[in-house]
Amino acid sequence: MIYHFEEGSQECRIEFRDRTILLTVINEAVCRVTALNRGEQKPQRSAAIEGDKQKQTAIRIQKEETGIRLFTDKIQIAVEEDGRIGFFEREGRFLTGYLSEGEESGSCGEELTEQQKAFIGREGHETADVAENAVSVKMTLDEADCIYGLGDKTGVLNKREYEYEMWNTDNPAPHEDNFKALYKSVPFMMVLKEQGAYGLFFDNTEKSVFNLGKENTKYFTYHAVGGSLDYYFMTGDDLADIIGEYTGLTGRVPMPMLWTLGYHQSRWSYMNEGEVRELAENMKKYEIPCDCIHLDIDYMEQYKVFTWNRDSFSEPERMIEDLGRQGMKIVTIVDPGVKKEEGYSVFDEGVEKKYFATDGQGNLYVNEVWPGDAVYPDFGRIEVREWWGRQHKALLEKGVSGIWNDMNEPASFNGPLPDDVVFYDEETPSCHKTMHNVYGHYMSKATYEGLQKLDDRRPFVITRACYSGTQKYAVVWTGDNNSLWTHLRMAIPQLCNLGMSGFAFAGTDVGGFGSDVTSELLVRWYQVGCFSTLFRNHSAMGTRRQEPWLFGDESLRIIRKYIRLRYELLPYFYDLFYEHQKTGLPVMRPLVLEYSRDKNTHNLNDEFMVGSNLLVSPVVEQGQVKKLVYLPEGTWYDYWTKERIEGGGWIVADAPLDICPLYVKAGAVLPKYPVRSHIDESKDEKLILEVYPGEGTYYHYQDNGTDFAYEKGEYNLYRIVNSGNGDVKMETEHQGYREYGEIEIISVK
Ligand code: MIG
Repeated sequence: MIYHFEEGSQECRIEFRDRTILLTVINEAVCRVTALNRGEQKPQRSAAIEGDKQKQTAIRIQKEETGIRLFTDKIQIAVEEDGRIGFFEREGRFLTGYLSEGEESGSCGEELTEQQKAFIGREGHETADVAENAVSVKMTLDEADCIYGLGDKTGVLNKREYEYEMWNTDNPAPHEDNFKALYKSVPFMMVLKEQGAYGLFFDNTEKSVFNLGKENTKYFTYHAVGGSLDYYFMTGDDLADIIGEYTGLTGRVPMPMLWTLGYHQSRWSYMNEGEVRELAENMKKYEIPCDCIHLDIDYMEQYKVFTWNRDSFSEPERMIEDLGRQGMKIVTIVDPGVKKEEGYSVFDEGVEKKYFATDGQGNLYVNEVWPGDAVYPDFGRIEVREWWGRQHKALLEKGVSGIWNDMNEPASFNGPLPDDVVFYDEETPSCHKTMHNVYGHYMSKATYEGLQKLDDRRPFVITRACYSGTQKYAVVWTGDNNSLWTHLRMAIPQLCNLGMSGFAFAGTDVGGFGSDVTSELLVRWYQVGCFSTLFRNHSAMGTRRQEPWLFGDESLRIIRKYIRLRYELLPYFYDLFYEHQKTGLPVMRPLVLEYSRDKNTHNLNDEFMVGSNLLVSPVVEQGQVKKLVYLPEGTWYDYWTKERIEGGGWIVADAPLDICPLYVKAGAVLPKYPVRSHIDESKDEKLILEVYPGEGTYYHYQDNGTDFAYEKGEYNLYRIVNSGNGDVKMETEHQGYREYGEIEIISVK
């Protein structure tokens, strides 16, 4: 091996007989490792990472007996003569290392040295399609390692010993624990070790497989069918550090409009204006706070995007205006498939400008989705994204407040899209095989940027398909779940892992999409949903209707109680989005993120936290009225009874149907708003501070909740110090927005 490194540079190029490895230090905790393919001089452009993330970092290269070692203040990376790479934390403690990376050789098994074999134990079986893999690595796992991240995968929180695929998939069957892939591809994993933690982001959009110790508990493998081996190694003391680095690279969820954190009501579909108006009336009648109604595909004329069905929605602008007066916003669905129909302007213009994917011979590629024969906009191209973005004028003009992007895996009814359908990667011709996993990503980007140009508000975009980094443009939901207890249970680890993968704004369809909900399941689902960031009830055509008032008085009363609780806690959620901007931390967090050194949290699937002050331990079993709750070390207060409880163990909590066990950390300050029927940003608000015994410091953020004025300093930031004896001191750290009319302090005794 020969290596090139210039003093003062942050790049080390290492040439082997058959390949080149490039180490690029991004900052002291993050290093990019790229295996350049033959003929490549520099790494490929990333779809996930925008802008230059490199920070000036001092690095040192040391020649060693069997290779070289790169040092920053936080990491050490050893590259051996035989091509193996080892990763160490600052003190030189081993974190993980390669067993061989055979991006050219296919199988990597044979190349193991005796030492490696000793290290990893006996070889297991390779996954079936290993031979066709262009990229593969095998890296060591230690016995105590736990694995988190990977986006929206089904199953339990800790992904160790499971295998997943990255290939955006719309599979209508009920999502089971053994599903390899769902709608999103987020090739990012974090390993929590007995000491320390590290993360790996494999930035490759092709289909890939993560075998996380299933083949052999002593290692994990990563394979991709194409592209190059190009990943970011990041380390820190804890998962929180890794999430900070990962979201520093791929981006964070921008501050949402405050109303988007309210309650949303959806159904496939509210078929006409009368139905929508009646829905809004019922919200008022049954005293259900609500900020948004979603219009699914049937608002369109023959499922043609950017049109309205004038038979059923004769005057959308009037309807939306009236609803607006009642405090309700409208979000409309927009699918990527454009109906193949001459005379339909979106189709005609797209054809004329060559904006749709082709079969390679220059013919339009046609598949089938809701409108029947349909074509696929080529969102990888900047020009196409801008064109698509502009189309939203037709919806915004009518008063629409947000866009819901569905079917953007992309989904197709007439068999999957062939690998070689031509899609572009900016100006370079590419193919479906390479662009599939970023189709939804680029569609979301097109929508976000389109909305941003069309008005001053913060764009509200929801998407189903994603790649790493989509969190910058869109909120996500987990697609077509079912009204099943297993799916309510799954919502917790799924949303927690999404959050740890950058997607701080996420939700599941409350009540479940497919199948028929029961009143008990629905009530329990609200008790989880009101603590997730996207709080939307949605259900499929043909299933039992799922609006809150259809299940009897008791259910209605309880559902109302939890939607109201959500509205009370809105400033807390909003503060957590502000915190997310600063740190990348999600709003909804598994306990392991807050208490990673407590082993009891590593596999805790049925509890979570909202921020670091509120612990939620919902009932997710039919018929259960007691809940086994784990409370980590420290003092806690039962939110309902205000009873003081010492943590560090398990308790049995009373959890009749109207109780979702909730605990507040000692020293916490919970900011609240009075319950409202909807969010009204223009009103002078009253802020309530619920102060719990114990010492603590809390930051509260406030702005107009609507546009980007906060970027110019129009916001307030308060530092609230809880002295522990019922006394709070509130200091304004930044003043740039009107102050609250009233602040009420409630001291919990
Ligand atoms: O093929 O638009 O996940 O939320 O209601 C089904 C109809 C298409 C799937 C979405 C779902 C939506 C439904 N869509």
